[in-house]
Amino acid sequence: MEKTLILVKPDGVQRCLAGEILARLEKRGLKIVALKMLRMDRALAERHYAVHREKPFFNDLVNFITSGPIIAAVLEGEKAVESARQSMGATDPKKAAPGTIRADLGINMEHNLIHGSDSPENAATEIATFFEPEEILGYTRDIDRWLTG
Ligand code: D4T
Repeated sequence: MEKTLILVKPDGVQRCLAGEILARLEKRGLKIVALKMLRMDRALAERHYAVHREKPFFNDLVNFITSGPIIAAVLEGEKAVESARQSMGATDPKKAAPGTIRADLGINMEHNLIHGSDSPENAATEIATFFEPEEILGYTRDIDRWLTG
């Protein structure tokens, strides 16, 4: 089982698409094992997007991600990182495959609704940035047994 971090960005929350976005990921078999709503401050945003520090869009990106509340979630499942990235679609909604979250619902490269970790190693770092270990509630196998009889 693998874990990944996703963020429903401020446009997703503002446009009331958080439930739909999480539902699409859940329907692929990714389980929510941690969830919180928060507003990122500049320090957190600059740390989260540190790899983009030298890019021309960095300032706009930080301004946008700190502009309103976001929803952070840890999802668990087989190949969770790749599955979530597939469901998200390409960064630019206009280039994303039809049926993906960004193609169906995204507006443009900046307002593309969702962030997802791009490797298991980055997922581990990003999860630790947003959640304390005790906030990640493990996969409850007892419930699975109960559901499947
Ligand atoms: P994130 O990191 O948000 O999951 O998106 P991606 O992994 O798909 O894309 P990324 O890291 O290349 O870009 C991070 C973030 O910056 C915004 N962005 C990106 C932008 O506003 N203008 C741009 O030209 C690019 C390349 C969108 C996502």
